[in-house]
Amino acid sequence: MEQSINTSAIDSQGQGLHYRTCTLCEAMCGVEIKTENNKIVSIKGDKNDPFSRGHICPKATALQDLHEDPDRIRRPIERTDSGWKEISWNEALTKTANRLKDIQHNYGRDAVGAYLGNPNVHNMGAMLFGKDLLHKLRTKNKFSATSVDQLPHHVVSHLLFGHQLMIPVPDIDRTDHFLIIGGNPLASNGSIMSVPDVKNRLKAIKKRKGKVIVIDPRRSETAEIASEHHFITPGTDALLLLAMLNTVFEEQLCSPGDLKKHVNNLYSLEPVVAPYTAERVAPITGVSAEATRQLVREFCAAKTAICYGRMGCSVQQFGTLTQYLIMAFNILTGRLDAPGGMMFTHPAADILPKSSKGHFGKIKSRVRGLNGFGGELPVAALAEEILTEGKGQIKAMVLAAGNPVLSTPNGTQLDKAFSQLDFMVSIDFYRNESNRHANIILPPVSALEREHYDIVFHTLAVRNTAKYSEALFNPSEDAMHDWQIFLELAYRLNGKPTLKQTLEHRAKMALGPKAVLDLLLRSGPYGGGLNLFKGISLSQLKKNPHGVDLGPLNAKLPMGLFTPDKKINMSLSFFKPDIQRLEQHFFGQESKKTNHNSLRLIGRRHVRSNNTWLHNSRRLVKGKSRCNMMIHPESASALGLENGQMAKVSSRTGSVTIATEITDEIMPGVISIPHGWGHNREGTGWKIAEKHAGVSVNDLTDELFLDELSGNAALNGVPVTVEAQH
Ligand SMILES: Nc1nc2c(c(=O)[nH]1)N[C@H]1C(S)=C(S)[C@@H](COP(=O)(O)OP(=O)(O)OC[C@H]3O[C@@H](n4cnc5c(=O)[nH]c(N)nc54)[C@H](O)[C@@H]3O)O[C@H]1N2
Ligand SMILES: Nc1nc2c(c(=O)[nH]1)N[C@H]1C(S)=C(S)[C@@H](COP(=O)(O)OP(=O)(O)OC[C@H]3O[C@@H](n4cnc5c(=O)[nH]c(N)nc54)[C@H](O)[C@@H]3O)O[C@H]1N2
Ligand code: SF4
Ligand SMILES: [Mo]
Repeated sequence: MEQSINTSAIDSQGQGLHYRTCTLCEAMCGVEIKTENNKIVSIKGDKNDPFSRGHICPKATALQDLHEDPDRIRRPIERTDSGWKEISWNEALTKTANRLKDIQHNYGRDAVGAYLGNPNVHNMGAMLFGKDLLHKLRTKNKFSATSVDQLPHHVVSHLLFGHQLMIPVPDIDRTDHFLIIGGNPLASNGSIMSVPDVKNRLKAIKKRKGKVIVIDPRRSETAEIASEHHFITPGTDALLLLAMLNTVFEEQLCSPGDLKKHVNNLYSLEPVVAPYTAERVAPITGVSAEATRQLVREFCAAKTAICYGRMGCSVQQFGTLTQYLIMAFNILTGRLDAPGGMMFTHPAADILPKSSKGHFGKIKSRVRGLNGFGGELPVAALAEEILTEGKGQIKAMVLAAGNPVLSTPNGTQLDKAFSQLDFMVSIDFYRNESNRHANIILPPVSALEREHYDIVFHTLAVRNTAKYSEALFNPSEDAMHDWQIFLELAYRLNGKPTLKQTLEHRAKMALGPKAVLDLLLRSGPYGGGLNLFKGISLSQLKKNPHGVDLGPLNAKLPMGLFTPDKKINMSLSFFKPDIQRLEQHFFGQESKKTNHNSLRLIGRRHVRSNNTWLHNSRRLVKGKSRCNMMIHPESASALGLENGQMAKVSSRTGSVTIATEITDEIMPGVISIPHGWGHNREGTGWKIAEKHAGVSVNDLTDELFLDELSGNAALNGVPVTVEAQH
């Protein structure tokens, strides 16, 4: 399919060389896309991008595959008795708005639920205007991928620093000591740490005589290049951290430095961690007492150091507590807000002052009474909110850029729930395992047809930079951006709009995200404010298509804090009950009930995949299937399992049959299965992915297995049993 190039996007000297930021993961790599005759001929790393310095990963080529994919939906479609039919935008938008209005009129506002998936966060327009639709729906049933991911980080930042988005990131380029707990940046390219070229950045730490230490139940790709790796029993990180803090106090290694001035109740944890000696917790964590103490001594002896925890320790039973203890450890050892430690960013477009600081427990889910955070409910409660009758039951769903059937716990149950809805609309350019249940699908333009600025990930990046990318291709006349779809739906939900609503709508449609971005840049820390000719602005970024370097991270405390007294609040009262829950879980009656035949299931990522939606790229899925179960030789032999043999893995929620990979990469008693696969459900529009279906690990994860403190799903450490298949 031929498409016209946006000539303002092309380098005038370089004929058809276009520079942009890859939007597939958090790393924000600069890419150089070469075009000839309106077609992409190559995608390479942009050497002049000051942040990524030419690095890309194999996924960058998927930008082309996604754009050209014949399976990508390009016009609105409606499900009819005789299959999917294309309809006009006007009809699709009006029908959708009318159905949603009717359902809210008949059953109340909460009868419409919404789920926003991860790609929204990589999409400037969706980030800036998605809330318009959510506000208009005024439903409490809002869900997103946050509660299968980084929710613990938001809760901790909200309590300690006064803002859910004020999350410190590792100052990787200046550190001497990087302790990574439950993150595998070599596969993921970093998370809550936008860090292109992470492999070389980690190697550089070792080159300057520093250390990289990985704590992970699997000797991951990152562990392979680290100075040291320790296996840990899944779900026990909070115990390890309690013991590390205990060592800090016991061995008098507290050294908060200047932070002393900025923290309330700095030493309040001391009596609480007293029972958790390294010796007491070692049999449970699997990290020896000596190794635990050594971790702390080396961390404290290093000139600069970072303790960073991600997916593996956030998305598990004690995820929020673990993130809190990681923060406390960084604070008590003086590593927060210090060069080479955990630092806050100064992004050019600073969304923090304008966005919600977060609130906890203001809303509760109807069926299970789970606490909401920041206006959202835990997605683990979504299926039951659809399936359980009564006032406030969800009857219709708005799904935007997500695939919760494959990405949230007990996908089988959610799949069933979706099939029973009265109505579903999906904003997505693929027919996936979730929106195959939709009545109407509204497809936005592809990533290469839209302009881009990373509103979120500059806020979480290891260096302050700013970069704006033009659209490479002009969208066709009848294409819509995500933000336009959001605004149009919101407007049509008004019923009979007032003059004010109409004028506001027209202004937003005309100005779009670019105008909002320009305002954010001009009013940001590097902007010229009212002086239109000074500082960073949209027009200035347009002149620098490779991006602008704004320097290393710098100190932000105390004035950058959002707490009223400009102090970090240690919030012990919030976390103390969870330490009691942990005590009971590991040392109380409950711990004796553990089924000793069960293994613990954890996840993993691969550099050629991205959540549920890159499996339709032939280049990325070719080769041997990566959706298999890793298991240690000892565990395999106890089960009579051979390498390559099919195994049935079962949990409370279901079972899958999957090929075995026996490897000592993983610790005994643990199995690892990647998520995002399971493209074998009927009615999706992914022809290539179907041939590389794999199984969905989230048919095994459990919507009742939660980090109870935050409601985040516990997708790691799930108890399962394994049986050899003959
Ligand atoms: N077991 C297990 N489960 C997990 C995880 C795990 O580690 N283990 N990880 C969790 C994490 S961290 C996350 S973030 C979630 C992700 O979970 P989700 O956000 O639910 O899933 P994705 O695969 O990111 O969603 C991709 C969908 O968005 C669409 N899409 C892509 N770009 C755009 C766009 O620009 N606009 C629109 N409208 N649609 C677009 C794609 O076509 C695809 O259908 O999965 C979680 N699930
Ligand atoms: N290639 C690729 N890149 C991605 C994605 C992708 O799907 N593919 N997804 C993107 C998204 S949405 C996110 S959120 C990020 C996530 O990025 P990361 O946080 O780096 O996530 P993972 O690569 O899943 O690494 C998690 C590690 O935790 C380990 N682990 C599991 N359970 C435990 C535990 O109980 N304790 C400890 N200490 N470790 C444990 C696992 O073995 C694994 O090595 O990646 C992003 N980047
Ligand atoms: S690491 Fe790969 S997917 Fe992530 S931004 Fe860079 S090129 Fe894109
Ligand atoms: Mo994520």
